[in-house]
Amino acid sequence: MPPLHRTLPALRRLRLANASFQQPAHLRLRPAAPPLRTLHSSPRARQEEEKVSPTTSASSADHAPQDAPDRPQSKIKYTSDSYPDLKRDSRFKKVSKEDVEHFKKILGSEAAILDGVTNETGEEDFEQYNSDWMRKYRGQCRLVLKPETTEQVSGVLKYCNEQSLAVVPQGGNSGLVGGSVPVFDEIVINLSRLNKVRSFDDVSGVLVADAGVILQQADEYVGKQNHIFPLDLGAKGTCQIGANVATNAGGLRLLRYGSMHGNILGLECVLPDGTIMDDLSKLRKNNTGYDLKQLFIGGEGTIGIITAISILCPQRSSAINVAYFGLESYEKVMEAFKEAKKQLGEILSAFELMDRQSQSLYHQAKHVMSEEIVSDGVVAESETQLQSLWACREGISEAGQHWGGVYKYDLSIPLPELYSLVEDARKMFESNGLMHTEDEKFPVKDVVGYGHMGDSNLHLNVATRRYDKEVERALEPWVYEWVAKRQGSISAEHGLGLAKKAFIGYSRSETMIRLMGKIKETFDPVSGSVGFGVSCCEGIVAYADGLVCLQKGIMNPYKYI
Ligand code: FAD
Ligand code: 2HG
Ligand code: ZN
Repeated sequence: MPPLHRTLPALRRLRLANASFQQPAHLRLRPAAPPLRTLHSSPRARQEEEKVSPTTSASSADHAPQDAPDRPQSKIKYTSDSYPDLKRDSRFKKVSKEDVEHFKKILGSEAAILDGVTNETGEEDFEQYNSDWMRKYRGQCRLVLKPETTEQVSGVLKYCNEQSLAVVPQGGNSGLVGGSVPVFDEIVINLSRLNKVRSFDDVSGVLVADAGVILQQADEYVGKQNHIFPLDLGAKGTCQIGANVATNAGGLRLLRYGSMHGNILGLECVLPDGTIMDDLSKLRKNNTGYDLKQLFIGGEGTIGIITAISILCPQRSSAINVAYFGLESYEKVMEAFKEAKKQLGEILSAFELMDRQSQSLYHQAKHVMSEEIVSDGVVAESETQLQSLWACREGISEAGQHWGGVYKYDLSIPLPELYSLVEDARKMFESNGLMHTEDEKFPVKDVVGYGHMGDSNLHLNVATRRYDKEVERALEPWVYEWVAKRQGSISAEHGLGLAKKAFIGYSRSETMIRLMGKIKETFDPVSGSVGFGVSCCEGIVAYADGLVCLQKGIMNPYKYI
């Protein structure tokens, strides 16, 4: 019997197990050697017995970047060297001793400043703030500020705006598009010390918390009160909820719980001139005018800094089931998805795809999973097994960069064609002679496809032995053209950052880009072309009352649009 036929009874049994909240569906499929695998979950019944809080994923998995054991880490190149066309904007002032003294007064604590301007703090101390998770982008910042309150964020931004000091808001620095690290010497404003839960109402499920709370901690906090944070992703141990909003992160629960645009009820943000925009509403419904908070969701720190969020957390399911099926083709996976929706309806909380190559990469990099789980289709029968299945999915992202570098593409593609991109990319690298799985002379090791199939979101990862311009030129704009031809999006969830700034036109029309430019100008203007001022020359606006206001564009420059 082909594997797909075996999935159907499994799905029915998952549905029954959930309906009665009894024992989990118990099913073990015969081993196959499938090229494609899917993972989906629904409430399972063993949770009580296992004494864990049900979660979509492996909550204890640590996906912080690790050095490949068999390969010395090479120094990350400065972004300005990798992309010599990028030039430092001369409008921005360099940080001076006086600036640092002023920041010390605002922040009032030694722990809140990492200062390489007025003292000898070494470059290595700045590495974690200057370098990104993929080891692809590296800035040259010499000042990191860690405010502890919204008022401190406000004081810092007001001063930076007045002094033309460019800034980069930074959360857990797990972003995958080069948005969270400086390009040149921008000041890093790191939100890690702004990390208190402000309130939680277990009747409405509304959580109000500071932006710097770590995602996993937020989930555990509401979990203790039988609720679930509506977002879950592999970087949960490091990423911050404010940054999750700033990137409009998607993750592993979106299929069931929806996106940040729906779940965020309110935001507190600091605008570039220091104004605090308090829209920390707890209301589900509020139709009084434009919904401005939506601009900060996915704004990637280009129009202000999110300092607190108000978010709707649903009731936590009392049980979770995770099933893992080996299927022989992408067509079969689509059939399985249809069947999963039919059988499980709204309780289906994730439907994830991993191809054979992505799992092989994971196993080569990690040497962790037993072959039994790799080759079986299985419904998790214990918490340990559940965690292993999710770790296998969540670990692919990190495995991709184990050999030295990885080109990551995060795409929305209509489901029928979603996997063809992986096949076409593989063909492209086979014909241009850049790929070999074993031979180290070839820059590309493998091309893998995985992702949130339930959301039509493919992750195409090209694992390389080094970052290589020839590989980059082969992929870009080829991938973006491929996606645009199918009316997809070049960023389903990771955002634009520096990586995709130049390619936004593949997914947005000229009109939309122009309007986005106007939004940026409204909040963080570079020229005085909007508002009540009259533009004199670039960066200077004369106001009707005679004041001249220097216009700066200090928020996360060189990125986004
Ligand atoms: P950072 O990387 O520090 O910052 C991200 C961006 O937000 C930057 O542009 C930064 O300037 C801006 N920013 C940060 N904080 C603020 C703030 N308070 N106000 C305004 N702007 C701010 N992403 C997904 O969408 N889905 C996934 O499934 C997913 N899985 C991942 C798995 C792994 C292993 C890794 C490494 C990353 C994954 N990501 C995923 C990407 C990343 O984790 C998300 O983009 C996450 O939301 C970034 O959070 P962070 O705290 O690390 O933010
Ligand atoms: C995931 O779904 C993340 O695992 C990361 O969005 C994807 O690394 C990637 O390309
Ligand atoms: Zn993802």
